[in-house]
Amino acid sequence: MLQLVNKAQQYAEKIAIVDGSGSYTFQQLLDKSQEVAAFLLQGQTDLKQSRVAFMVSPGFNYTAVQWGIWRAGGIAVPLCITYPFPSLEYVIEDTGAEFILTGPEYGEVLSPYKNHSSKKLISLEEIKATDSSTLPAIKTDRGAMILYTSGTTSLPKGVLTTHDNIQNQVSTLVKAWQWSSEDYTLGILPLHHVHGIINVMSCALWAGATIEFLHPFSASRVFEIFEEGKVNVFMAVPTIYFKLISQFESYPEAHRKALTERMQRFRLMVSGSAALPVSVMEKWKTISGHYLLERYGMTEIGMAISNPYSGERKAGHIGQPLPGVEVRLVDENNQEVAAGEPGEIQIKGPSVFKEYWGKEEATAKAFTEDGWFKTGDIAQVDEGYYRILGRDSIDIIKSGGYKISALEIEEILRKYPEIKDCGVVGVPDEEWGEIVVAALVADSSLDSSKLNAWLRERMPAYKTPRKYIFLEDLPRNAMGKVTKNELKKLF
Ligand code: MCA
Ligand code: AMP
Repeated sequence: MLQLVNKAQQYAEKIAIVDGSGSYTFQQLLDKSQEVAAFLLQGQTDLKQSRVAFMVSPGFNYTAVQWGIWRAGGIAVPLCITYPFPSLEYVIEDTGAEFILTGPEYGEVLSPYKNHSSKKLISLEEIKATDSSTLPAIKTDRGAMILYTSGTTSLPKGVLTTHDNIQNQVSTLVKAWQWSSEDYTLGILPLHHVHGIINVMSCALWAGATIEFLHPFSASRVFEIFEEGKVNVFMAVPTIYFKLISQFESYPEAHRKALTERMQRFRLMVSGSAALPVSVMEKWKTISGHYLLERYGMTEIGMAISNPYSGERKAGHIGQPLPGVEVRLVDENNQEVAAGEPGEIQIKGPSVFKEYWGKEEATAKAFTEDGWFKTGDIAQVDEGYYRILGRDSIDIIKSGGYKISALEIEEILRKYPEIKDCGVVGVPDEEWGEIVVAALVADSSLDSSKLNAWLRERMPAYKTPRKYIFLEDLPRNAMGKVTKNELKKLF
């Protein structure tokens, strides 16, 4: 993403980032990222795509570290800041990261990597200005970032994108949604996923706009920042819009009126990462004056389909293919379906990722022989607008905008001594889209609060089941396979 770094020079004296510690110009971002790069290089000329994992809170330091890794020739591996150690360890080991950079607040959780034989754990405080070394020239077809995504396998997969892929993802959105250096956006989304990293942070910085980070998310703080009058572009997942609506409704009328007037002046409000319920879209229109622009994307492809910036935005629909993105709908034999018929969304284009890190077979399986990426999402086209109908796998759950694998949770649950068998599914929920629930075949002595505490040491809160039922056996078909549709009905 070196084009992002080059572009920053045009806006040197402008404010790029605002966070809890202050405001920072693009020049400061260039200087700090140069320091990080020089520190990582330690006299070498190029990190040569070595993986650098980093656990840093959203803000100036996060961006400086990410750009520093890129400028030194490394592959950036952002770690989720709410992961417990086993989930972090999985990502660090799977990528074979050589460096682990950490904000001081995460030193403790990463402490098992202190004095490690082959990995260097570096606290941000150790990075000091060194004599600036010459930074390498980097070919844009090299790997830039690995983000983890859950899928139909029990272990998450690392999605490797190149600088070219990311540059395409960002430049397409900047153009389609008309980002400019006059814009000011609020960063509230986690920075280990495409939505927060690409659509919000990188698009803003590419255009010379300002991003203010708010961390952790708080609906009342979002509205306080809106009231300050600087934000004009806002992007979030449906769960966040749901939470903002309920916060808004708790305010007295005069406050609501003032907020509505403020939001009407925004240039753009976007929703994505999960289906936007029509009820949320309509309520948001009443309180903000905005028809949310809903779009569709995936970690492997960036954004692919979007409602128009200018023109009709259709509730319940994800819009039309973005420029440069080829989209087709196919049946089980990879044959295009007739107009208006449902089919799997398949994608081609320069934004599509390079490979699943270290998983050649999974990469090969994800593409058709003629190079189309198989999303697993089922859609149909109504009057030119795509509409998502569901997924081809019941084992993928979307909760709060996060993609969660039922198989991954089951595998961990089965390790709990009192659990003999289990089945995890997602059930519809107004606020979260879906919530994770689990059916357990277990000893009667099982205490679910103890189980929850045990799980929290092994997975982040957003993956933990919210409800349990206890069964003698799981519903199965004649072949003995668990019938998840039947299981869902039991909730
Ligand atoms: C947290 N809680 C939940 C869930 N998550 N309950 C049910 N289901 C969940 N999924 C509970 C917690 O256990 C806690 O309860 C309480 O909610 C508050 O938890 P906390 O973590 O503080 O939640 P939050 O900060 O309010 O988080 C909600 C959130 C967050 C801000 C909506 O989930 C979020 O940032 N989602 C965005 C994810 C995202 O960026 N996805 C993009 C993926 P208790 O205290 O009782 O334990 S990229 C992508 O999908 C593609 C490319 C795309 O198209 O964008
Ligand atoms: P992730 O793997 O976390 O990048 O999540 C990508 C998945 O999120 C897609 O495959 C879709 O299932 C889902 N998704 C993203 N945007 C939308 C949307 N606007 N409507 C419905 N589902 C969406």
